Amino acid sequence: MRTTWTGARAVRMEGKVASGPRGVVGSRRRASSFGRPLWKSRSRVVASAQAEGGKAGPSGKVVGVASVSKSKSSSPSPKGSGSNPDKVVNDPSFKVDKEAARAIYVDMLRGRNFEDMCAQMYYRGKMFGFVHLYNGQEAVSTGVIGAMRSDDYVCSTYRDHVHAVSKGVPMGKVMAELFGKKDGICRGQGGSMHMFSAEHNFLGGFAFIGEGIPVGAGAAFQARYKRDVLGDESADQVCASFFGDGTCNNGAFYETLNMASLYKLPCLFVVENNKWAIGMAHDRATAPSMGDKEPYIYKKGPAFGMPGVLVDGMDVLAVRKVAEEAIARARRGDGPTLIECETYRYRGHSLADPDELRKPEEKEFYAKRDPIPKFREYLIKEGLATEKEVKALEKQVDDEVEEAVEFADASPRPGKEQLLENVFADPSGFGIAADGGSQSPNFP
Ligand SMILES: Cc1ncc(C[n+]2csc(CCOP(=O)(O)OP(=O)(O)O)c2C)c(N)n1
Ligand SMILES: [Mg+2]
Repeated sequence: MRTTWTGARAVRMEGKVASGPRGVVGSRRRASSFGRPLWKSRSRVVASAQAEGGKAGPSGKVVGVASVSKSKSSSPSPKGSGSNPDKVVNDPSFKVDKEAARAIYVDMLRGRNFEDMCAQMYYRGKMFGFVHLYNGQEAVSTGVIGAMRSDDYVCSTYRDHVHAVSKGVPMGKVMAELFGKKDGICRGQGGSMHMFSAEHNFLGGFAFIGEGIPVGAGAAFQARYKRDVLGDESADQVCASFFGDGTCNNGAFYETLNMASLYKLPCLFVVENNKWAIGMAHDRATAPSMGDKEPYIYKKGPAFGMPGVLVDGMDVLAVRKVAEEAIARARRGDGPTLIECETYRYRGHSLADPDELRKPEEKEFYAKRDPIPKFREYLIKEGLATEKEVKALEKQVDDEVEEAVEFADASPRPGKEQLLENVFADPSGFGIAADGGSQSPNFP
């Protein structure tokens, strides 16, 4: 099979140059409170967030659930890059064990290398339609999804390949979906923006911005309903919905924050603030809160009665820590958290975007904060892996990505009979044969 991909590894080197920065290269049953005043008063919510290390703002509103760094960034940062003192950065006392640390590195590397390979395959004509890559944002997906259980739910956006991979969807199935092949995770019928896997509780993949936010709340609602109303103690799953800064100016965001807070749904609203919505800069499109010069999204959480946290989204451990706290909060029935991750995408909006609007200095600033080499260094410095072990992990991921392409390439194209699947309950009623052909004598 490998011969099919002769040169894929070699060509990937082109990707390295073209891709910009690249890393190395228990449930508790609660009384039902649906549609009723919540069992905790607002002041108790503030108190509980404070007990978790958060802090209340001047008006008593919660602005963070995790420890907050007071140190300002020493490096000059582009406008909106967040030297906000509320920002959670990595707390050196937060540690993960060896196994978790290696899993974090592997997951981020899978994300980066998978996307680099996608770019290559796209330009080789192996996939079609819009393809949005996640390079640069890996610490967000890995930091949040790595802290979740496999039976928790995730809702993504059109930039969804890496979320799917972090959630456990095999890379071969994601690549095959991108190739439009039968063994794709949606049998080749979804494509780049519509990854979905019921088996992995991965609920999409949405082309319209903001679609995943209410869908995520729905998944959280059903878990809560099963536990609190139907008495299923095992239904303590949480749901993380990921979405961008631009999406936060969409009505679905506000409507869902309201409902999720009202029903104390076990949701994590994870904003991937990469500063841009296609070619629209975040600070040109979003109104700042009173008293602020820059628009911060996390400050919208307290307006809906939930904690809002701003975290360095280029620091996987900082994200992981915040995610762990928000997941614990959601799982024990204390409701949603809004997490704003400051991050950056290293490629254009999509592979069709020439990416001419963003300034080189801005790109440079975030290139220096690449989460992958930073975490590699941390692994070695902290004695979590040796250089040799890290190289072995890198080789393992390289091989996995290679195999994903081989798998996708070997998979057949969907048959004609698949065309009408999930479209009509009974195609024959529409004069359509089971194989997708026509039953009409007028259209043989
Ligand atoms: C409802 C809707 N309106 C407009 C669009 C067009 N659109 C596609 S991506 C995008 C920008 C989204 O930016 P952001 O939320 O910051 O996500 P990012 O691409 O930066 O990850 C827009 C407006 C869309 N897909 N759906
Ligand atoms: Mg954005």
